[in-house]
Amino acid sequence: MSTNKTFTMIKPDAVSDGHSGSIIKMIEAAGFRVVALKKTQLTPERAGEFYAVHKERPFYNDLCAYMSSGPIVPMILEKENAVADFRTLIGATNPANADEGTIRKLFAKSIEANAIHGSDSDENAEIEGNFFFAHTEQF
Ligand code: 3AN
Repeated sequence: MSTNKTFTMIKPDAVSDGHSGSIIKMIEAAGFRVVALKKTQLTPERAGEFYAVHKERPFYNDLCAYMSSGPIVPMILEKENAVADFRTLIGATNPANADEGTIRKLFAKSIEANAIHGSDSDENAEIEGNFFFAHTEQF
């Protein structure tokens, strides 16, 4: 059953390039409500925990280094059909394949520095949201 929530984080390049505001504006304009938000920075170890499912992939170490290289903006979002609709809004993992008008088409630099994360299932949205916002008030 859908929980109507998803988890996202604006990644280090998009944050340091000053795109956080533009990205949040697109998210809200698409009908998502921000229920939790903060700015934080992962250690390489915490990034490794977050991406543990990719541990065996060749890009894992680079991904953890990149994701801990600067501040990120994690958020919990709410909307009907949130997980699928948000994946549509952000576009394909590789920005070269992302549709026009998607967040990654507009702001991603590469398949690694791809501007934004979006949970791929309700179950992962719950796990990933708790990773950053356990014991935090949600509005
Ligand atoms: P998505 O973020 O679209 O769900 P995943 O879960 O397959 O994509 O990958 C998680 C993250 O790992 C991506 N957002 C991207 O930063 C990085 N990544 C995925 N595939 C590659 C790859 N082939 N080379 C480098 N980084 C990758």
